[in-house]
Amino acid sequence: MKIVFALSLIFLSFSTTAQKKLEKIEILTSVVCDMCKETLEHDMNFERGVKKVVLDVETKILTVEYNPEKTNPHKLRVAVTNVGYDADDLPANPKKYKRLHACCKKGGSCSGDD
Ligand SMILES: [Cu+2]
Repeated sequence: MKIVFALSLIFLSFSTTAQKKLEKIEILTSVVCDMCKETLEHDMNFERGVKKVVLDVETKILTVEYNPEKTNPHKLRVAVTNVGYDADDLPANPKKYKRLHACCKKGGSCSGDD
């Protein structure tokens, strides 16, 4: 009797974790500064299936936790390019890139001595 109870507990915990399985990817972007971080994290949070977005400006790596039933790594990379930044080997959408703040463009510097 105890064994059956233990087994059903295991089964229950399995099925709950299965329901919220999220996947995580790291995308190398072309961000420059904290302003980029705000823009990119903000916009990516509105992407379908995205649960959590963290951008590390130092390494330019965007970590995305997402629901694989609603989106996939390719869609996420395309979403990044549509904000105006490169995503791994995908180049930024040129129209969106043009609209970025000057210091957020590649090679730009937001260090404040301009
Ligand atoms: Cu910037």
